[in-house]
Amino acid sequence: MSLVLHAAQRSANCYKVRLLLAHLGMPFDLRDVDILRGDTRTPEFLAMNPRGRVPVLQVEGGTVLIESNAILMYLGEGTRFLPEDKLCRAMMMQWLFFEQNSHHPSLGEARFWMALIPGGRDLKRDLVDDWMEKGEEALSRMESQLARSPFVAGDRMTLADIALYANTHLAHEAEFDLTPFPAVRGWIDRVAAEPGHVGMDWRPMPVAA
Ligand SMILES: N[C@@H](CCC(=O)N[C@@H](CS)C(=O)NCC(=O)O)C(=O)O
Repeated sequence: MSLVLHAAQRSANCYKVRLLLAHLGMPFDLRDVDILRGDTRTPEFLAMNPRGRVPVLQVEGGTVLIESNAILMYLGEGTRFLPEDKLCRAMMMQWLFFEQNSHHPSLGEARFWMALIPGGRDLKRDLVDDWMEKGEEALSRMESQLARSPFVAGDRMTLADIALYANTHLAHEAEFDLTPFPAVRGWIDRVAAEPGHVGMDWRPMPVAA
C-alpha cells in the first residue's frame, strides 16, 4: 500500500493518524504541512482539501481522504482497533462522534489556539471561558465511562481511544487540570503502555524513492 500523509507534527488530529499507522506498522510517506506559514491555503493544498485542514491522506490511486476520524476508519478496517461486532462498533462510533462534536471543539480548539498559535489566546480571548467549561464537561463524560471500562468503548482499545488520546494527553497544554479525573489519567497511561505506541514527536522512516 502506498500512502502519503500530509500532516503538521504538533496537530493532534494528525497525530491520531500517525499513531494508528505506527500501531499497524504500515509504511507511509510523511509530507510536512506548516499551518503557520500558510501551507494549507495554497491552491495545491486546497485542491486536495477545500477546507484547508490537515490531516490529508492520499491512498493508492491518488484518492484523497480528509477528516481524521474517517481516515482512522479507513486504515482501521480489518484490524484489532475496529470491532467487528455491530454493537461494539456502534459504541466505538459514539465516541468518535463525541470526539468531533464535543471534545475537539473544546479541548482541541483550546490547545490549538493557546498552545500552537502565537498570540492565539488573545486573538480568541472571548472563547476561552466557553472552551474551558465545555472541555471540563467532555472530560467528565470520559471520566464516567472510564470509571466503568478500561477503554472508552469497552475492554479493548479501539480507534476511539486513539482519537481521544491525541488531545486528552496534551490537555495541560490548554491549561486543563486532569487531577480531578483519575480514571482519565489511568486511561492515558494504559493507552501509552500499549505495544506499538509512539509519542507525538515520532516520525516514520523516510520511504525509499
Ligand atoms: N475535523 C477535522 C479538523 C482538522 C483540523 O482542524 N485541522 C487543523 C489542525 S489540528 C488545521 O489544519 N488547521 C489549519 C488551519 O486552520 O489553517 C479533522 O478531524 O481532520
